[in-house]
Amino acid sequence: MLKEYDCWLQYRKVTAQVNFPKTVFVQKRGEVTDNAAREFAAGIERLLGLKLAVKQIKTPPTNDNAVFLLFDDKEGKNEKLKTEGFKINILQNKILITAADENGLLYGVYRFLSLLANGELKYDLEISESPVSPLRIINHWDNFDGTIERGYAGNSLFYKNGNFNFDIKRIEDYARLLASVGINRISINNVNVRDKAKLLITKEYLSEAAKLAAIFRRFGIRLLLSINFGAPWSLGKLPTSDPLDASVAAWWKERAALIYKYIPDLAGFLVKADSEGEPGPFQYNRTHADGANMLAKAVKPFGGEIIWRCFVYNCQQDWRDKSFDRARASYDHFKPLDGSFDDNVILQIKFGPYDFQVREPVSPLFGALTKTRHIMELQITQEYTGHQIDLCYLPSVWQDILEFDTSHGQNSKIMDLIKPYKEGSSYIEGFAAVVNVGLDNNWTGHTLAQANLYGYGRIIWNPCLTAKEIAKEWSVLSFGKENTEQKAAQIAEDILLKSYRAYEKYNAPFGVCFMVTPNSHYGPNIEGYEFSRWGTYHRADAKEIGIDRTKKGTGYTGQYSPNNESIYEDPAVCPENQLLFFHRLKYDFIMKNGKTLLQNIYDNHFEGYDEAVSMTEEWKSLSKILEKDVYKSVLSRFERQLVNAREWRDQINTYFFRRTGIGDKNGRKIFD
Ligand code: GCW
Repeated sequence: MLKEYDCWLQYRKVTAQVNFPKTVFVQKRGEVTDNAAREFAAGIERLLGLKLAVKQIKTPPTNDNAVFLLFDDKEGKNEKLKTEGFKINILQNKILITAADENGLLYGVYRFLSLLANGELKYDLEISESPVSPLRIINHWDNFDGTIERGYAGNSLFYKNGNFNFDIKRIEDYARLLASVGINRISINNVNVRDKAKLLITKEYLSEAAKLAAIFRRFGIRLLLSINFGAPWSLGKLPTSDPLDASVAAWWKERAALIYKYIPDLAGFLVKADSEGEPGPFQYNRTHADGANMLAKAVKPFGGEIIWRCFVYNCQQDWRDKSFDRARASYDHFKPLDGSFDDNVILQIKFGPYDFQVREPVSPLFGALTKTRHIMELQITQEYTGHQIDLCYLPSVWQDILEFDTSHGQNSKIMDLIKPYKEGSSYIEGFAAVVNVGLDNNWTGHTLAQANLYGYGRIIWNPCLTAKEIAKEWSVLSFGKENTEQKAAQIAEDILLKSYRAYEKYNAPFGVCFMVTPNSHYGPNIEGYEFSRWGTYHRADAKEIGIDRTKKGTGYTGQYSPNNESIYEDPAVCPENQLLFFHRLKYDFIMKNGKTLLQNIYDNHFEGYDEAVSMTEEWKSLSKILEKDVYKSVLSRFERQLVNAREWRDQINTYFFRRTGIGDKNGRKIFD
């Protein structure tokens, strides 16, 4: 029985694998600890039907048969646990969850409950874990009218009709889901801060935001607010928002003091500046360091941080002008500023140089910034990856990103660089991702898209986990492991693991990007962005396709370390899945499998559609096993995916057939 609302926290009844004590002793600390104890007791009641007595203690009794929720003794000689880390020990007569701090204890509790749910508890078990990424952030792009920018799972959990509007129970359930996979920060409003959202930093709205903060706080999650850089002018009625103007800096200081009165542990502000029409320091001929540092000084006295986005590019490009390359923008803007940001500024860099494409290279800023704190931005919501109609399991995307080697030195893969910031290093302090949830009962529209939210938390907690391991964990936690549940879990895992490859195959070929329908970004429109101002072109003609980004072209390859530059410079060694991002090639270019580029485009599109068909068939094999509504809702998404995949296949194949006049070698049907 799958309760979609509960996601991966199904807590079906199980039999205890070890003798289970009836008392929990919890060391006194703070409200996250109290909550951890409550979560523990509630989880055990659902899993085992056992009502536990929870007792607070100062120092643990030594001889009791009980569960102990304790903190690591920092003064003692024991091996110290790392920040937010925990240790689980199952002994003959007691169960110990020991943590470094309050968040660690909560994470230890969830880990314990998932072990119990999966039947993995045994005597002498010892597990010790701590998160690899210090910052594990969720970004909401929720608007105050209740809509969500790029949201595909219903309206906002937080807002409606220009005001806060939330169900406390639902927010608590959401916080539980996030905390159970280790999230520790959340921004609650769209980075495009427009209309009523500008009032978020005023008294009336802050008192509501404070209520949200209070719920998330119990789950170890601190709030971030997206702010509008032009607020001194638009809200404060000052003549300017110039970051170097003393009255502007004073306005922000005062505003920060007010905000922190309502939310004393606010993590800080998230800022989208000089991007897609949002105001920023460029308007006043100031740099992004000027802008970010001014804000950083305002929140510093309260322990706040400024998360400053690097998604800065010219979106008023003339498609006729081939000298300008949008892919260069973030690096060109931010690399020269390395070292000029205050120590409480963190740059948030999208994983690729464009914009969450199905396949694009990793941004050259990673590995290149050595004097500036920074994190990577991902997208869990499926803006370019199928709108939660098409299935696209994103940990497959993220695993490729984590494997990317920034300089082919020692420990220079993205996954090796994730650490707390240290001056002179290129460490990545963590991740932020645009979330995929809304008011739909199953949170994510497509039930299987829950795996993307789960996977995000898991993979940034431990970047060594593979997409396959995460798919397995999620499938078992969600579908169960008894009798027929096992088959459902197995098929879900299998489909998830096939989904990204299939989606990539029927999408824009070989990393060329942006062949999507303008604005909505769902479905094909091959020349939809070709003659627009957005700077994302493929320039296909009768003979060639792609942008030359080598030294002879836009020079983008030169933004990478020398090793990577030489790999990307040469079409013979460039990874084929990014070939058309870096090169302009003739259709008869011969690829590694000996076939032409054109034939590979045809093959991928026929195969991609066929793979979508076979995933649908696999799902259908669960018709007798699953609850009707779950089965049907997912099936109806697959049916829509097939329509989309067919459209992609046929439009792409026809487009290139018409351009080249060359048909498919295997004689499959291409419409003319
Ligand atoms: O990809 C673009 C999206 C916008 C989004 C922007 C951003 C919030 O299409 O909807 O705006 O990225 O990341 O700021």
